[in-house]
Amino acid sequence: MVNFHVSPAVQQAIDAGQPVVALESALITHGFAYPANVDITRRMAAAIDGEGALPCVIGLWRGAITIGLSDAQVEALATDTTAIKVSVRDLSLAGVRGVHGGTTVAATALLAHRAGIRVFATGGIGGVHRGHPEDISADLPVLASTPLVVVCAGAKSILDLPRTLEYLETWGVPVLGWQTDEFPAFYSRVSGLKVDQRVADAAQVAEVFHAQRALALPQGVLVTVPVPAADEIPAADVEPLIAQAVAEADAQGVTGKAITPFLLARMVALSETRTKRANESLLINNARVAAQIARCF
Ligand code: PSU
Ligand code: MN
Repeated sequence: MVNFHVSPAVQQAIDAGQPVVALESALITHGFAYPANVDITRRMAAAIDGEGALPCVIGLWRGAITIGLSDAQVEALATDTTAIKVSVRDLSLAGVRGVHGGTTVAATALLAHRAGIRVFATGGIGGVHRGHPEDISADLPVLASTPLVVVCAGAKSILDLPRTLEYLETWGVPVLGWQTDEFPAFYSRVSGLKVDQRVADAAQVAEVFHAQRALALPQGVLVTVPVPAADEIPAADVEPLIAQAVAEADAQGVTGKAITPFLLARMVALSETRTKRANESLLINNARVAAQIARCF
């Protein structure tokens, strides 16, 4: 028995065709520490609200899939150190475990689509891991099989970015650049890699999404938005930290679902406040862009 709960406010907005933007909760349980995790979620929600859309945090509450976690539930997840990281594989196990869980991009996108939400804002997507091409985040196959718009700042170069883009190409996911030709690398606005199509505004994203639906394609659309220039960290500054974090993960034999949270935590520890500022800035910016796109539907 799967418990799938949609909050009344979210259900009403979906039924009325009002703009809704999904937010993930792995960011809350495994991305940021308390209280920064609650703070950033509130600020993303406020940015979405400010654009006239309804924010909808998705996660697991005592094993129940919850579309539209309340502020109190977000706070509880944010302080629960036993909350699990929930990707697609974990969804069917969660009810049995009955625990709180933070959903990854993969699980959030899947659940948002099931609930009838078409736009989802996050920071960085998972991908193919550096030095471990066999380790591919479930975020990628979900993007290839779930028709919704995912707004992100590209992917951190803790990942193998060329292989990540190759995967998306093979599986037919269009990668759009928000007012840019470059695939952004999370902290940095540039990566040396190109997107498939530059878009000028939300209307062009909606046009691509509608064309995909008209063609009955199974994929979603990945919209990549560069971090705001004022908060960008040049690749040359982050690269040594990433190299060190990846080397530490290899040396300690960190694998499976633990590796991404390990690398994220090491990046924060190694870089102090600069990466946190960039991370927060791009998340709020992505939330705003996602709300503009949702309003176009
Ligand atoms: N990358 C980031 N920040 C994150 C994540 C990835 O820069 O918070 C999180 C997201 O929830 C993403 C997940 O969906 O990690 C990917 O984990 P894995 O590589 O185990 O699929
Ligand atoms: Mn993995």
